[in-house]
Parts: sequence; C-alpha cells; structure tokens
Amino acid sequence: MDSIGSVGLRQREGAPGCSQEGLPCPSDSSELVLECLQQFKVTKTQLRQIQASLLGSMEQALGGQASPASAVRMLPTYVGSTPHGTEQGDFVVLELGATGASLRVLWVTLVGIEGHRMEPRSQEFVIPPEVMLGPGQQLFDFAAHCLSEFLDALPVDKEGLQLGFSFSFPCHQTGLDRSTLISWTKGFRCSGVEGHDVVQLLRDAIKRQGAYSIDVVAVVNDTVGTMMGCEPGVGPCEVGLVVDTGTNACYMEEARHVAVLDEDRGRVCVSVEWGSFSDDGVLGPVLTTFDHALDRESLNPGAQRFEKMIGGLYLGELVRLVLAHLAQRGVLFGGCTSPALLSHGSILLEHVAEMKDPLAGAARVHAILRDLGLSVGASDAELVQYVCAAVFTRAARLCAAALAAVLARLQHSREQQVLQIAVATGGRVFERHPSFLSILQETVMLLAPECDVSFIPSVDGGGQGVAMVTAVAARLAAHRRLLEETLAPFRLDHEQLAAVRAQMREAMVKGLQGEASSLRMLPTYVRATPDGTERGDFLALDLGGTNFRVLLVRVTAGGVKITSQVYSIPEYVAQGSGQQLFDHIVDCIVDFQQKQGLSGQSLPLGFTFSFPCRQLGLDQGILLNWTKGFNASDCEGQDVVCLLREAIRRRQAVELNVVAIVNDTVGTMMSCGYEDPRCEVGLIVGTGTNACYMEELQNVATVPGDSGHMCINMEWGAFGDDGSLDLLRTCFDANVDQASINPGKQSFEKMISGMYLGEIVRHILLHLTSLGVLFRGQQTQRLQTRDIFKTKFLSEIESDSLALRQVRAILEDLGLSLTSDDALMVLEVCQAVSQRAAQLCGAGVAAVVEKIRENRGLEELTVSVGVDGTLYKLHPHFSSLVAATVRELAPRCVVTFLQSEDGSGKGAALVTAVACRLAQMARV
Ligand code: 0WK
Ligand code: BGC
Ligand code: BGC
Repeated sequence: MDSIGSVGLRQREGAPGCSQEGLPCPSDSSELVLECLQQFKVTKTQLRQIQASLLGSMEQALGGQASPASAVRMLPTYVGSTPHGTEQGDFVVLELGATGASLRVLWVTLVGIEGHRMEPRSQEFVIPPEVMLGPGQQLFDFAAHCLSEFLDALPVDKEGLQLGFSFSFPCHQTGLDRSTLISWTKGFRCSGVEGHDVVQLLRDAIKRQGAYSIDVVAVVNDTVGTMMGCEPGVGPCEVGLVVDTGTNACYMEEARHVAVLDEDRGRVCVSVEWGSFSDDGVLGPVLTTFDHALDRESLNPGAQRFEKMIGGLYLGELVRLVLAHLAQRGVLFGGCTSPALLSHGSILLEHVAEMKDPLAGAARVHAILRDLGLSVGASDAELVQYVCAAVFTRAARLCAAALAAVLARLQHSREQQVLQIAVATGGRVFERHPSFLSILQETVMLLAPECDVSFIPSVDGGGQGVAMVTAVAARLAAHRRLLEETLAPFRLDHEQLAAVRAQMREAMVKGLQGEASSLRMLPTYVRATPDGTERGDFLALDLGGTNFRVLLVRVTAGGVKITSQVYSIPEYVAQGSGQQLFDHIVDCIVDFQQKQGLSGQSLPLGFTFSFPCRQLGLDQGILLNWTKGFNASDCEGQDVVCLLREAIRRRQAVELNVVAIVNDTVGTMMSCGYEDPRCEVGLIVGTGTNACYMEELQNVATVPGDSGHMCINMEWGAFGDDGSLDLLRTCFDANVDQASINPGKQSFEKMISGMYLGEIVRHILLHLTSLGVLFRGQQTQRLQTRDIFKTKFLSEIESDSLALRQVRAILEDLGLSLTSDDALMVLEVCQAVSQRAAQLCGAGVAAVVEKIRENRGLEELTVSVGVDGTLYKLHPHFSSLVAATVRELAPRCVVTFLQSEDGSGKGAALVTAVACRLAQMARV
C-alpha cells in the first residue's frame, strides 16, 4: 500500500503551446512523473501523524481552549439524539452548499414507523456563478425563488409549511433554528452573510418572496443530515461523513465533554469542520506545490487547506495543475498545453473519476483530454490515469486519517477500547466513485484496527435526515410555543408593575385611614429606630419563619452579642391547639435558659411574632389570622402576649418579663437600623412576605397624635385579597391557593414567598407534562405530590454555575427522567416564577419608599431597607431583580438593601431595650 506503482514514458517534438526546450528522454520523464506523483504519496506514518494531530486539535477545541485558526472547529449542532423513527409529518428540505453550484429542494414525508419511508420528491436548481459570489440577499432570494418554484409544482397548501435548512458551511449554532455563518467555503463567497444568522436571512427572503408561509424550524449541517438519514434498522449511525465538493464529518459526542455546553448528560452531535485542519507540522510535508498553487488561486487562500486535498471541488483542479505542469515540462501531451488545460476548473471531479477508472478510463482519458484541446499520446493516457489515481487515492487516504481521528475520539469519549460504530456516508464522491470508499475503508482499518466500522450510504443524500431533525425541531418549537404561552402571564411589563405599585399605594392610604383595604397597615407602637444608647441583656423569641429561635441578646457600648438556639415547631404543634403551641414555646425557652445558665433570671423579653397582629401597645398584639402553614386553635383574636404569659404561668417557677411583641419585619428594620440609622423599612421574603416602614404619625388615623413617626406593619401578604390582583393571577396561583390551608387569603404572599413558589412551579410542570411538552408527557406520582418541589430547588436550579446539571439531579431525585430540552424548560419555568415574585416584591417596595419620599415632600429620598428571609438571601437573582424593579418604579429614591445578619431576634431585643429605656426615663 505504501508505494504507488511506477509509470512508463515516451518522446515528442516542439509545437505551439509546447515546451521549447527539448523533450526529456523517456527515463528522465518517468523520473519527472515519479517525482511528481511521489509528492502525492502519503506514508502510513504521515497518516498516523495527521490522525494524532487532528485528534489533538479536536480535543482542544472541545475543551473550549482557544484554538489557532488552523484547527478544526468542533461546532455543537443542538442535535441531541439520533432519530427514534417516530418522527412523522411532511417537511420541505432546502439543501444549500453540499453539492457546489446547485441547491436542492425536497418534499419529505416521514411516516413515523421504524423502517418505513416514502420516496421524497426533489428538484435540483443550478446556482449561477454570479449568485454564488454576489450579495447574500441575492443568494437567499434565489433559494426562496427555487422553493416556491418547487412547491408550485406540488399540490400543497401555501400555509404552515415546515422547512429544514441543510446549510453546508461552518456555522456557530445557538439553537436548532439559530446559526451564524463563520466563513464561506467551497465555491461560495456572498457578501453580507458571514457573521449573520442564515436562518433569519432565509426567513427574510421567503417573506420577500411572499408566495408561501414557510416556517424554517431547523438548520443543520449536511453531515448531520447524512448521519440522521441513516437507514433505520442498520443504524443508528453515530458518525456522518460527507465528501462532495467539500468534506466534513460530525459525530455524537458525550455532552459533558463539550465545554461550551452546560450539559453533563447525554450526547450532542458535533460538526468537526475538519476542512479547516491545517497543522503545518503534519500537513506541511504532505502539501504539494500543486496544493499551494491551487490554494493561491482559490476563493479563500490559506483556508480549508485539508478540504482542498480531499473535496470533489478541488480534485479535478489538482489533476489539471499536475497535468499542466507535466505538459509544460514536456512529459505529457508532447509538451503541449491548451487554453483549456491552463484554465482554472476545466477538469472536474467527474473527469478524474472517469479517467482513473482502470477499465473504461483510457478511452475516457482520450475523450476528455481531446475536449480540452489536447492531443493525447499513447502513454499519456496511462500517465494521466496515474495522476488521477494519485490525487484520488491521497484524498481518500487523508479522509481516512481524519475519520480515524474521529473514531479515536469516540473511543476516548466512551472509554471503549473496542468501538463498534456505524458511519453514514454522503456526497457525490461516495455516490459516484465507490473506489473512494474502498480506499478509505482499507486505510481506516489500518489506522484504527480496533474499530469495527460499518459504512452506511445515507438515504437520498441526507434529505430524510434533515427532515428527521426538522421533525424533532418542529416538535421542540411547538413545545416552546406552548411553554411561552404558559409562562407569558408571568412576564410582567412596566405598565403592569407600575399598576401594582399604584394599587398598593392606594391600599396603603386606605389602610392607614382605617378604611376597607387588603393592607391592614397595623401600627406597631415602635416610634423610633435605635439610637445606639440601648444597653442590657434581653431574651428574644423569633417565631414565624423557617426556624423558631430563642436568643440571648447582650447590648453593650461595644455592640450587640447574640447567643441563640434553633428549635423546631412540628406541624402538629403549629396546627394543634394554641395552648400546646405556647407550652411548646415556653419549653424551648426553659431549655435555652438552662443551657445558657439563665434559669431563674427574669430578663426582659422581646417576642418576634411574624403573623398579622393588631397591636394595642408594644406588649399587646391581637392575632388577626394565622398565615404560613400555622393554624393553632384558639389563638386568632387573642392577645398572643397573654397567651405566652399564660403558658409561662402554666409552667410555674419560670419568670419572664414579656416587654414587647414585634413583627419580623419590624425586628429586621430595627436590627439593621442599629447599624444604619437611615434604615426605615423592614422587608421579609422568606416563608412568607411582608414589609413595614416608618410612617408619619399624622397619617395613621387609628393612633392619636400627629407628630413623630410610627412603624407600620403593612401585612402586604394579604394585598390583593380584595381581588385587586386578580388580573395578574394565573390558574396555577389559583391551584396553589385552593390547596392551601387559607384559600382566598395572602394573595400577594402566595405569588411571592418561599412557601408557595415551589408549588407554583410544580403545577406548571404538571400542566406542561399534560400537554406532552415535558417528560414526553409521562406524569409521575412524585410530581403530583404536594410540596415535593421545594422552593429552594429554584435557587439551586437558577444558580448560574451548574443550572442544567442541578435541574437533572433534582428532577431525577423526583423520579423523573428528562431530556436536556426538558431541563432547559424547567429552568425557564423556575426563572419565570421567581422573576415575577421579585418584580412584584420590588413594586411593593417602590410603593413604600415613594410614600416616605412624598410624606417628606422630598425631591429625592435616600433610604435603607433591612431585609431578611431565606428566599431573598439564598436565591441567586431575587435580590438584584427586586433592586432593579425598585430603581425602575421609584427612580427618585436611592434605596440600599441591607441583609440582616442576626435576624429579627436582635431587633426584638432592641425594641425591648428602647421600651425599657423609655420606661426607665418615665420612672425617673
Ligand atoms: C429570619 C428572621 C425571622 C423571619 C425569617 C423569615 O429572624 O424573624 O421570620 O427570617 O425568613 P424565613 O425563615 O421565613 O425564610
Ligand atoms: C463545510 C462543511 C460541510 C462540508 C461538506 C465544508 O466546506 O465547511 O460545513 O459539511 O463542506 O459539505
Ligand atoms: C405574616 C407576616 C410576616 C411575614 C413574613 C406573613 O405571612 O403575615 O406577619 O411578617 O409572613 O414572615
């Protein structure tokens, strides 16, 4: 195999176009021919070097390491699975670029039954050279014109046609229907296309044509169409290999190895674009002077060097250059050339293939060369055949080295020593010149002996394959439309958010006036934020959030020192009797006191009670209604401070001085206010949500006095309970509300807070599964289980780093098997739900800070908001979305959000300290 057989040579006299210096003697000319053909000889070592270097370049590009221009591109194609034969429907396929100066339109009907297929109808259109080299718009208009000419001949509707676009050039794909041309190859060089989305260019051209409404749903590289068009039953083919005017291959790579993709499971089809491989180190010795000459004259000098040694567009030209060279050296055609022999592109691939054919070749050689105006001597024909064979064989062997690199990559990627693989072949070099495949096969066996490779000719040049991808894309596009329709109500625009801010403002004023309003605007009897003079030890309780905490808060000149312990409130206690709940609370206090050595001490106690209470004083709070999953009996309508004191009494020998009851928003405001006196708003976005702020006392109709301030607990969780948010409420919100223990209550909270977001997402996932959009329509018991989709999952899933991997891990734990498209859609559902929550929360804060600004008649207000709550703190984007919405809806307020470090327990202690100080002063 390594040596190419030597050739016989003969003498000739000088003629026009003939070389003047005397013809070489037979022995010299054979040397010349041998030396000439020697150049096309690629040794096994060189093939191995090319294989190794190409493999290295593939793995570098997969790793996302910036690769030198001469490397392969390894472009992800967004085709994630080989066809499962169930695809069905009628599709239009437009093929551009695979077969050089022609494009093909096909009508493909997929019958969706494994192994069954209908013969597609197709038509080829020759592309005029001026169109291949002219403005891009002209090329796409030409394609659109061919499309309608083809469809005119078919009895098809003019509406709702779905098209798959096979575009055989290197493209950066960002989706199945979004693909940006990197650079033209082969005979194309239209202006205004490189760097542009070719799907959009085609859509625009079809629109300009206006004859048909065609939806371009997928764009694929011809290698992908070839791989996907592999005859089911023999496949699936996991490599697509094309040798036509150009050459390239694609294969199914493990998604986790493709750095640019955030995927860790499954496979993705990667277009290698090996045409651009030109590692001078290994290709240098293989590139002949003829290759350099061809490259210099090509449309893209220096580019696609590897392709220019293999692609059908170039083989004819290489042969022509060699023949011209040998003629000018007097070795061939009696040293005579002809204008045709000297003109670019006069020898085509077909000519080479025919001429090299050992059987019919000689006669064809004569015929073809006569057409080129050459007089063919006796030995010329044989010599020409040698030249054709040399060029052709080298092409097949180089192609084999490249394919062997892909096979080696598959062995690495699948950690398989022995690889069994089916390679789909496409392109006219394979279709018309079977010897190409046999040389290639032989060489692959040499270079990759441990690979058992079967070569499967692609069905109708990949048209079927493109239709398969289009069917998958059409299904995904339909799913995407259903997803967008489902999520659209969650996408709130500026007008809607401004309306929420205005409605909240209106409800605030009504609430302050004591008029009917979904915002109770409860006075808290906290009239001032701490001034730093507070001192002493205080006990604090923090009930109502994720955790119940008992705290010892030591306030000194040097600052605040907190010791705390978290206790659980079991659901049966939270939803048991009030007595049981408060006895449980006192048990925890006693346990804490014992652990802290405080037993018997009666420290002033501040009680953060995070539920709506009408306060009659700092230490009097009538529980209006439970929220957040609490529902202890005999508490609503009761003064919870009394309930606590009764529980303390029931537990004799415990002395506790309950001084203040505060809402967690107030505790949070006070806690942050201790560090930043401008902190006049408290915000909680955790299990529940709520806000408080310092209101002008004169605006609080229910509390006497009109100077100074009063902190108002807005209880904004109930905002909208009067129906004012119904326009925004979705059926999913209604599902969550109906399933809650307080239907019709806490509307705003149920669209924002941690107790409900996971449930909203779960209901949306169930809906999308019922539409067949998700999880192949397979509903699972687990996903139908209430509260199974935790809100913390949203924070994990939306974390920038491992988004899709998180989605998979979480949903697989829920017993769901999902595709990467499923994972992407679940991520989008989580993003839509949390974004709406953050924006609504931001609209609420904007209403509050605008109220304070207008209260004080300020042009601009600078204010801080103390914030706490697991959702706000842990969700990767919630806080920034809230801040962005506040900037948008309250542009005249400079708002700083301070995340509370110590929770509201510290705030409760500070409120208690202020009360003790004021009581002290009152006693003095
Ligand atoms: C921590 C505060 C507590 C508040 C909670 C809210 O100390 O008073 O209720 O944040 O966040 P959640 O725990 O509900 O996420
Ligand atoms: C293009 C590839 C294409 C190959 C075969 C090359 O010039 O860059 O995208 O697959 O030709 O048509
Ligand atoms: C309660 C509020 C509390 C908020 C945050 C709501 O459910 O009604 O009082 O501030 O949750 O915890």
